[in-house]
Amino acid sequence: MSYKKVLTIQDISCVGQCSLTVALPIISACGHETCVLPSAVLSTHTGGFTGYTFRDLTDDMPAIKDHWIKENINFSAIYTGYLGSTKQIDYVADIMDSVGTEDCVKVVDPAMADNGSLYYGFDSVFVDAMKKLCAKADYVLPNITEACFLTDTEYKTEYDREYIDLLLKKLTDLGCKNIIFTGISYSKEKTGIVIYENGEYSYYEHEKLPNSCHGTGDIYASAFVGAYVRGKSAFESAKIAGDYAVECIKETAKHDNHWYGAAFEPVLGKLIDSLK
Ligand code: PXL
Repeated sequence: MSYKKVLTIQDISCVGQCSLTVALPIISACGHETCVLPSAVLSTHTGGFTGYTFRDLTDDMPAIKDHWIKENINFSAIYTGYLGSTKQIDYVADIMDSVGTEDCVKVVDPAMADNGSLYYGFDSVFVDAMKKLCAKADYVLPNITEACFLTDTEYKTEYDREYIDLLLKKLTDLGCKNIIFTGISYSKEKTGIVIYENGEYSYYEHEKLPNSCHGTGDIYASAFVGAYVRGKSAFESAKIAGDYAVECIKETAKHDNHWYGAAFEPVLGKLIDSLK
């Protein structure tokens, strides 16, 4: 097995168990060198905290990329999450074009919305730029809310396969190649992941838990990338990531008042075991 170098581009929320503080340990635990390009530094994430600091690192990106090019540094995978500005999305697209290996796998988690709304600070201009980034990716990992914003479709909490097929079609029309669609629930007791790869639909169903946690999308995407770069298929990676996310949510429920993120650390061993 070759030693892979993964670049992940997303923010550092100093406290909050999301984005880089999740991606770095999870992808490392999957056995890969994990390089980071912080998109912004926040004192906490934006979900549920008030008065957080926000330092946008957009202007640092071109020089960082130029240095990597000069040093002949390149990456087997580039995975993007929460991005700090619309201008940054163009820089990230350029980074994808210039520092990937020939067979570099590009994964975009359009981390910008949940539960029917955009995260604080994002607008339709950002959404339009994200549409273009998604078209560059080998895999996009939206939740339903993000898929609706990307495709200008009405958000629904109750839906059927027809609605999901419509979203998949519209995402494909946007240029998305392969779609790992998270949080797709066709029944009250279960939820799951749609894997839409090379035009083929498959579905992995798993437990639906009563509690939900902030940052689960980042945990999911990081575990997907870690497993995929380990050589697992997209379906297996989606399953490994889904099972791990369930373990994280169950673990979180054991810790009173842990409201701002998921307790992913105590169950990292389970993720590692699932990769064997
Ligand atoms: O988990 C997604 C995420 C990442 N980073 C920041 C966020 C959020 C979601 O709210 O605020 C800063």
